[in-house]
Amino acid sequence: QRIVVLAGGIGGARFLRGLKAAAPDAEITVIGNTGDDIHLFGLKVCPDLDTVMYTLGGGIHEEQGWGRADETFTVKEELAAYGVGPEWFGLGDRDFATHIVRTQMIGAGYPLSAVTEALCTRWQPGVRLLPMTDDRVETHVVIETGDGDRRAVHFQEYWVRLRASVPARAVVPVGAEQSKPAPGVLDAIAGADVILFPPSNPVVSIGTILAVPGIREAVAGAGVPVVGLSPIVGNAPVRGMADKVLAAVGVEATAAAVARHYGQGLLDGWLVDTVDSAAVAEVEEAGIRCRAVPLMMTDVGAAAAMAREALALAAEVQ
Ligand code: GDP
Ligand code: FO1
Ligand code: CA
Repeated sequence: QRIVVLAGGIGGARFLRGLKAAAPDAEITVIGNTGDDIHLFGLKVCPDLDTVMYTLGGGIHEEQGWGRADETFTVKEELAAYGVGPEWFGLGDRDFATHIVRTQMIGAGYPLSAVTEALCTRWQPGVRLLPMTDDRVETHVVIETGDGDRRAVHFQEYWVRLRASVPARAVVPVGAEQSKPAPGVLDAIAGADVILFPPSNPVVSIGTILAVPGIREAVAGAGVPVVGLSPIVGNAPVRGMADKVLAAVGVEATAAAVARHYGQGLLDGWLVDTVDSAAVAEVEEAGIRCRAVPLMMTDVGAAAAMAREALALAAEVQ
């Protein structure tokens, strides 16, 4: 079975760990979000690709959900001693090595897709990890400043520095319109038996991937079941700022509203948490098959059970 998964960081990575356990013989291709990518200290940092790679490869900081286990911050401290920032972004020493290798290879002319494959030679994530594009796409968030003015900041500045505490008015995947899917992305979608949307952020993770011209069309036109899992449980994100960025694009933070936002043209099936079972009827009225099952990824077993439910729903809508 060939499974394609559109993934952000933590929500995508933890689901993928469950999917691998639930479908050990499946050939899994992950299309990763690169809109969170940021250039710092001359280095290219790809938070979502790295979160997937480290989580599936056994190098993740488990509690934090991003970055490396057993991390130290000597380089960051030394940079700060030179007055070189930003200090608000926590790059660890082990993580720095990844960004150095990546930036070096990009400087030598390799596209991000080839670099990601090379990094995965070490981590052996057990999936084929593709960036959504080799082109530069950067998610910016239009925030409202105190005096009522608006300005755009990088998504990482909005989330990590400002902790999403200022009103977000718009989300812009800068560069997306001119970008092309990375090599292998459209072929993987066209060759898939099932396409899954893990409980990743619908705006700044999956929304950004779908904003690469050709990807949304390929998913909608693949002619195979497309099943998603809600990242919203009990009218709130399990973690992160999905409620804030959903508001910025005019979508309510409910499991049903997210399904309607993707739409019947894209989604065939949708899983909501059991606490949201009242949403099932509303989603089905929108023409999307829906089930309520436990959606909290408390451990790999729970994530695997979610993956089995998603594959079962896919078989049903086939
Ligand atoms: P990010 O790039 O690290 O923000 O990760 P993703 O975009 O892949 O996923 C973020 C989303 O995962 C958030 O909106 C969370 O609500 C959701 N999420 C995290 N843990 C869980 C969980 O255990 N269950 C569900 N249903 N959603 C989760
Ligand atoms: N998230 C934070 O909240 N604070 C950080 O200092 C931070 C550093 C960081 C470094 C590397 C990396 O791959 C991820 C990092 N993250 C950090 C997580 C990440 O920026 C965001 O959680 C995601 O991009 C949200 O989608
Ligand atoms: Ca992300």
